[in-house]
Amino acid sequence: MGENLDNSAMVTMELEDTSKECGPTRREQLSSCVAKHGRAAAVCLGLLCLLLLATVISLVAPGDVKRTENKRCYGAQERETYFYNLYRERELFHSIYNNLINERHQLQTSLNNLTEERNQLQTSYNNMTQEKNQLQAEIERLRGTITELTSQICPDGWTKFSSSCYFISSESKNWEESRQDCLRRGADLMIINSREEQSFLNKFSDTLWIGLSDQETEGEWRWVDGSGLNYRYWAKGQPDDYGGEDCGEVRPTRDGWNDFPCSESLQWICEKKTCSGV
Ligand SMILES: [Ca+2]
Ligand SMILES: [Ca+2]
Ligand SMILES: [Ca+2]
Repeated sequence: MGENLDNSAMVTMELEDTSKECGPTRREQLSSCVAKHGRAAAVCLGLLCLLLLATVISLVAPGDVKRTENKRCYGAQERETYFYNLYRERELFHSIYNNLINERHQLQTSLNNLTEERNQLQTSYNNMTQEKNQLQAEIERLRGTITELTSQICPDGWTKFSSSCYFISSESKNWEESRQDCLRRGADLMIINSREEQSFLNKFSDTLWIGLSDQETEGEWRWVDGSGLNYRYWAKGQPDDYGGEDCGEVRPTRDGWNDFPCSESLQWICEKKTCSGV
């Protein structure tokens, strides 16, 4: 019993001490006490958080350093790769450059060879041009000679005498139609200019129209070129204009020329000069 009294006394004393320490009322004393212990708890909680943060930092920090180091290493590798690629590209460009230089030398050599060949071809061309001109001049000269020689040759079917060619028709026509045929052949009815030409005509055994007529003026005989009769070889008693005869003929049965009706159909003889005989 005495011991319980002691304990009660001690509690009372503590309450008294507490009342002394916390203030005048019991509720205020409790609130003050709670506030004091809450601050202490908050301080402890803060310290605990700081300790936790430090722990976390200590755990986290090595990873960051490692990543930084990895990042740094990774950047160095990139630079190394970058410079290595630059080196490779430089080597590649250098190789391409050397190839281009070699090709340029080869092209220059080819150009020089081609230029030399071109000069040789130009020289050959000039020589051949000169030869061609000489040959062309020779051809022109020979062509003139051929033309001259050809002009002295009578066409097929024609007979040459002196400087003329003569053609005797195989068909018969009147005098005017006969003359037109001669004109189409580049000739005209024969004009007898000399005894020699008459002798040549006497070799033919046909009755033929010749280029003699007095159609414009009766009795005024002219050759087809308009010239008069410098050489005459009329048959005996001719021309007699018998029944109106205005065109000249020759026939084997009569020695000399005869006037005959122009409308009669006879063969005819054309004459054309060779060029050398003009
Ligand atoms: Ca003649
Ligand atoms: Ca007549
Ligand atoms: Ca007659």
